[in-house]
Amino acid sequence: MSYQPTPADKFTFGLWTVGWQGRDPFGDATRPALDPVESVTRLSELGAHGVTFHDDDLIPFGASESERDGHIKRFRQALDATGMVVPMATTNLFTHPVFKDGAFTANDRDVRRYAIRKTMRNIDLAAELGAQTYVAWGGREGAESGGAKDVRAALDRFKEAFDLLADYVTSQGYALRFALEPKPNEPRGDILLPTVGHALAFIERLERPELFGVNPEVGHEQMAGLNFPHGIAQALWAGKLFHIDLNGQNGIKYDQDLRFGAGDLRSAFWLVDLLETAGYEGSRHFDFKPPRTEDIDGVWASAAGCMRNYLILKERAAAFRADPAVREALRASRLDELAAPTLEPGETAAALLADRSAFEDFDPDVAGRRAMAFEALDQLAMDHLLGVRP
Ligand code: XLS
Ligand code: MN
Ligand code: MN
Repeated sequence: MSYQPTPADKFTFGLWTVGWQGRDPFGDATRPALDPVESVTRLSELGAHGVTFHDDDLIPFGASESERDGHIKRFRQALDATGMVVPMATTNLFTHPVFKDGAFTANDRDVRRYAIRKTMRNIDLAAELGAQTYVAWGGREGAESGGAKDVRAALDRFKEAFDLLADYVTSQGYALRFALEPKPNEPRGDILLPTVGHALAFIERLERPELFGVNPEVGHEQMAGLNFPHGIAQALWAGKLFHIDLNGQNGIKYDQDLRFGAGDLRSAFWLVDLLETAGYEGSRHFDFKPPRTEDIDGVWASAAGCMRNYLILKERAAAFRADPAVREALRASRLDELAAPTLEPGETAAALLADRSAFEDFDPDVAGRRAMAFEALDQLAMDHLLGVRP
């Protein structure tokens, strides 16, 4: 197997990922700026399906109308020349100092109004370019200290903004849905909607919940010490996995944004297994940062590595599922039984109470001695992941 990606794999990259110049809190840029047109061309040559962008990745903040038109025109030409698509776009509501206390939940009302307008403007462009998903990462919606933010009021303002944006896309007739991206911290000390669970609960309070899902990022959940595939499974279960940000992270520390497959490889294996077996049809979007040690060749090597690792894991996960020994091990661990409803069709509480086998005649000591055989099952997964199963 060559692990050569094709557009059918639906791999997409943010312009800000390969375009990251390596500026961090302690050091200056280590790479020159990358022209979005070059990113589109190189990513297409590597086998990607499309690109995504923040408004300011494509059109520098403060550009005039005519400069803006010029940037969009060149970008469109690169898309047309390569066949690359733009399935998702988002807004930069975090770089300019105006957003230092947040955007939709900034304490200052005029900043909030400006943030909504900036977002509406880029939503128009996203729709024009054919995007189906609009991501909202609330990077600076949060605080460093307790008295600085009335979180309940901030959540009211957050809801207000999203309700308005949902009305806007509906009235414009755009085929766009929103994907909220959780993150626990960085750049704020604490960010609102810190995990997939918080975001899913928030969505149900919106006026048009059907237009909102989540865009979970591997490293963001792992920064909170959470099991990423479990979060993704719950999002899928709720019908809310609208998009996904794939990358790598080594445990609870700063947002590493390593290439996909770096960091927690076992978690990556279970994630690919889940996406590929659950019928997820969206983009496999990489939101990573080629480390600042890399030159431009290293950037493309890192991007290619994201896709290659996904395809390797996809192959390994499929081999795991197809292995007769695995099927037997899954039965020994009673996964088939978990799939069966606990109650008979139509069974009531009264019927359950009348079933002596469920309680009076049930022997918990015997059941407590049953082996679950999870270790043998997990070793088979490990053998497949490490490529040592014949
Ligand atoms: C930052 C986020 C950001 C979003 C898009 O940590 O991952 O890149 O994906 O604004
Ligand atoms: Mn990240
Ligand atoms: Mn992200």
